[in-house]
Amino acid sequence: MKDQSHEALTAKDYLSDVHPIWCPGCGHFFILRALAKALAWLRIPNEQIAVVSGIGCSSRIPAYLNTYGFHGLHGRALPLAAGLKTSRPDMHVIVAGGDGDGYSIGGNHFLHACRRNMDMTYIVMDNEVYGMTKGQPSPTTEPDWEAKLAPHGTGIRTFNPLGIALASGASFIARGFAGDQNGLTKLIVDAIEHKGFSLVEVKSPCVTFRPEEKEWQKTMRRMNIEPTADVIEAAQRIHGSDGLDTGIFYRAEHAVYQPGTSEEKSMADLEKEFEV
Ligand SMILES: Cc1ncc(C[n+]2csc(CCOP(=O)(O)OP(=O)(O)O)c2C)c(N)n1
Ligand code: SF4
Repeated sequence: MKDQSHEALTAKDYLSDVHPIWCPGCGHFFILRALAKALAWLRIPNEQIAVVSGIGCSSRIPAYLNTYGFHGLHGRALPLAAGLKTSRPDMHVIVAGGDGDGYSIGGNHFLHACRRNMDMTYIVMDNEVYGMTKGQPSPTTEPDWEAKLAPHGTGIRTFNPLGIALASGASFIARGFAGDQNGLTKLIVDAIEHKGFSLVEVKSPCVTFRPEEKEWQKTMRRMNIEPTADVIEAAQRIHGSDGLDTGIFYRAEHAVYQPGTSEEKSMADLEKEFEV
């Protein structure tokens, strides 16, 4: 719900003075802009937002936002965010990073974040490659993608983030496209408004190591269907999709996990607890 108690804000109010060093044309620019627009639309005060990331080109995003930010370790954005949300349940926690960060080294955390269903939004900036380390295949890279660092392709089937999120218990599952500003902004707004763990998997072309992804501008399309809360229907939608549909595949109310914040303890009290 839009907060009317604050003055109208624009996307610019959420962007920092740090100039992104992404390659010109990188899809990540458009995700940054859509996120800033979504925050402006929701009028969330800047100091009530924390953006947590791992490592990768995508994971630089906290530096470009005028919010609290935590640029963490590779693959560890979700547990960091869970810790933050545990101690500061009043904050809007947004996690962002790449497909390598989230689905490869961070894959186990991804499963349990979906299952735990803490109230946070996870934006995966998926370019189907490790951009920062110069073009290795990631879990979402197709098996026959041939490149200097992947001669003859990997031959390994791709990871299906939406299907895995559904099977792991995520309560909001969407796919967006960096090149669809209005559609993506709306998805991020819906995800932030959702109570529970919301996944927005965003296709984001890496123009340097996967220039062929520029074609997504022509091939990605919006689904014109209402979100379902039926797991079987969502599974059919996810597995029936060729990966080019955008929209909300699943939205349901699941119990939200929010551990109570324990009272502060002194170092001496803690030491006593561990005495043998
Ligand atoms: C523990 C650890 N392992 C490996 C790396 C090297 N590394 C840095 S970023 C990265 C992958 C980045 O790919 P992705 O998360 O998809 O983001 P992108 O750069 O494509 O946006 C890797 C393997 C690291 N920094 N730390
Ligand atoms: S290497 Fe790819 S992901 Fe990284 S900034 Fe350049 S275009 Fe973007």
